[in-house]
Amino acid sequence: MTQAPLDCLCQALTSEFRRDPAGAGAAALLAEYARTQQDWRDYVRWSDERYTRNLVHRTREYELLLLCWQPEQASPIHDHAGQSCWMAVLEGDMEEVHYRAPGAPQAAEACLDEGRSCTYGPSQVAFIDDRIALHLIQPKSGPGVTLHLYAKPIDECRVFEPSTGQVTGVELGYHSVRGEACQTAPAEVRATFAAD
Ligand code: CSS
Ligand code: FE2
Repeated sequence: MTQAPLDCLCQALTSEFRRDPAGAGAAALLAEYARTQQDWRDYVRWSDERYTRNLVHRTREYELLLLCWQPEQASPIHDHAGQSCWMAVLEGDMEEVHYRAPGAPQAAEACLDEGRSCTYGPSQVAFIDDRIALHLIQPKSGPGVTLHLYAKPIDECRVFEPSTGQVTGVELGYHSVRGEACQTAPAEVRATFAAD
């Protein structure tokens, strides 16, 4: 049986992070997949409550997720727990707004400076880590679907409330895992993935 393109991508990412833990070739792999493949559609799930996080694959080195955004469903302003984050747009246009917490970035309160905003269309790949900025992601007009690669996996991140300056740690969960709706707690899901 031939392998699904998304499985081929995961295999290529596993090799890439073995070759280079910084994943220098990851953006090109994501862009090529986004430009040429459609099997991600099997993983699409929508919620009226918030954008959905759908786990495609997870290893010790990385995590690949499909995120589905309805109009008006923005992410909070957040960090990436010291990890690298790549976002490839599969459908729609996505806006990214950068923020900086000047002064003490580990403090429980932080006032934020808004930085540049940028819009990414289908097959474009954005990259961010905590040295670059905090950010907010939202669909620009209409819904959007994005593929997110985190290296290493991100189980918790910090969320920044711009009006009060409050900083909160949040655990990141999954709406589905390999296309199946997810009833189990994130920690149990993590344990089911082999560390390949
Ligand atoms: N970090 C957010 C999406 S924007 S990169 C998340 O994983 O939910
Ligand atoms: Fe993010």
